[in-house]
Amino acid sequence: MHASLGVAVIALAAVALAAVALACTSRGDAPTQFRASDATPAYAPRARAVTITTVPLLVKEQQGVLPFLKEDFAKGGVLEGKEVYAFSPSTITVVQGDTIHFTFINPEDDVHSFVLPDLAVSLPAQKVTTATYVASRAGIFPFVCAIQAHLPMMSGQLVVLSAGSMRGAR
Ligand SMILES: [Cu+2]
Repeated sequence: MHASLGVAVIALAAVALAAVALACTSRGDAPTQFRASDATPAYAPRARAVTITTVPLLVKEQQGVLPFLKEDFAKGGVLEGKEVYAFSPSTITVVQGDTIHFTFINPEDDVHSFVLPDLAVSLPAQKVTTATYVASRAGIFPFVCAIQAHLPMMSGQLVVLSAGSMRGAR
């Protein structure tokens, strides 16, 4: 390489490096991503109304309509001693700090229950039952009906998002 050309290349590289350094410095002086985050309001906990209905999916009363269920409910059948019910809906999503106002509708002639790790509500037949629950911890919490014949099928989950993950969200 010619000596003067080499000097020119080195000078150009120095100018480029200086430009990069300048760009980095100006970005470093203005941490815009932190400022934007700080300006975003924190999540404000709210009250949420949730209605859950207990519904029959495959129950003994349906044997007349669906003859194959006789075999399922019989001794040795896949549903021996069980009935399949569901909570509708079976997944509830709220945010840490929210207050849930539950309304449970049990239109059936069977008793059910709604049991979270720290809440147990009995759901009498053909009654509407209400309960209030504060979702104080983030996480995924299973809930079940505690009637043995309805387990493990009659279940769901309460998803509690962390308040921090909701910064700026609605
Ligand atoms: Cu049940």
